[in-house]
Amino acid sequence: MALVSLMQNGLLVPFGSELAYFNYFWLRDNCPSSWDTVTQERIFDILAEADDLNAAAAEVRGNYLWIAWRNGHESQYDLCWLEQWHKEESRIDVAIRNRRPWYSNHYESMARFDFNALLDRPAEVLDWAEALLDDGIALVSGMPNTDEALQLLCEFLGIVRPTYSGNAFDVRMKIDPVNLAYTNKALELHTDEAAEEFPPGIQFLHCRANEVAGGNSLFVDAMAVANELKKAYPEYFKILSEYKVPFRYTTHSQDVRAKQHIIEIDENNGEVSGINFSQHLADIFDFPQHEMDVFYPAFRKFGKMMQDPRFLMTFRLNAGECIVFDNHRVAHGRTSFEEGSGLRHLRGCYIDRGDLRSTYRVLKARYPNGGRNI
Ligand SMILES: O=C(O)CCC(=O)C(=O)O
Ligand SMILES: [Fe+2]
Repeated sequence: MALVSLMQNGLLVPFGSELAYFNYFWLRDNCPSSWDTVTQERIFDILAEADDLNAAAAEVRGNYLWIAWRNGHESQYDLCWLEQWHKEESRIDVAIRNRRPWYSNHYESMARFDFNALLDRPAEVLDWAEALLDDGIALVSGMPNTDEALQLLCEFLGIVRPTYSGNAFDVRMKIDPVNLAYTNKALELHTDEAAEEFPPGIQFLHCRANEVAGGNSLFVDAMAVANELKKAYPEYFKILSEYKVPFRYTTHSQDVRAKQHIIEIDENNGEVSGINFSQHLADIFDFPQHEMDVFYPAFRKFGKMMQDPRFLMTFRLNAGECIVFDNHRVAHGRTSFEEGSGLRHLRGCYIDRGDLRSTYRVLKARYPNGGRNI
């Protein structure tokens, strides 16, 4: 029988030639009996345990570690499960995937889905979610010309997330516009709502009409650009991922402000996870003036690289299409259009990236071989 050594704050379990250490509080907290079998939530209160919680006895019994606690409770842990935690292999999150960079020629190969197919075959939502995790962008066609269709499309992946623009917003020319999007002017490359404390994650832009002269869409994989910046100008990359920049959005009744990193790093894998970039919402930068000497060259270089034809994807959104993209990873914009040349109407809304990952985990467990293949 393999010997377990009891220590002051934890115990040592032999795995082959290795001794793995586990803390008593962690073990007691994660006894299989700690979980409600229906809700899968923890129903055990570690706060109520003694400060000097420790095991009275412990041994390996077959494939299990058995522990008798001083208060009489007994726990059994699957050894494979413990070994995975020891090797830090546990809890591999299927929704943490490597992002695939793309460039100006991505339009032809962009992942495409059909609204009715998503409606009829929920398994296909898995492929769509995967494309959004990997590429950060996908096109859905066959959208009915209604507000409800957009709401339904969002609900395939999550819950519509309100922002300072409401539950959804309509991009068309307006009298007395509250922002540049509601004019016929060009919109430089940007991510939306950088002035929000938590800018929204996944953006949906449903094209209801696009008959104007001009008004083409611009999209860029800002992660691909940021990675290139890191290679070519590491000092600029460092500045843009360390400085926090003020953004501000004002209307007659709102004054929304937040500070954001221009380049965001994914703490799960160190990859660039996104950006916050908007010249029309950038507030007056408030660093000491000498720091402007280093900040502006970095900011300008990155902004210009996003416009580089190698990275910039341009296409026309057509009525009945909805472009869905990661608002942190992908910057977007549009060319100006001729006033009076026809109707142009996009309706937009957002869900959070956490919702996308949650839906992906659930569908991946349900359809491990992917959606379209079954
Ligand atoms: O008009 C467009 O194509 C995009 C609009 C936009 O980017 C916005 O409303 O933030
Ligand atoms: Fe936008």
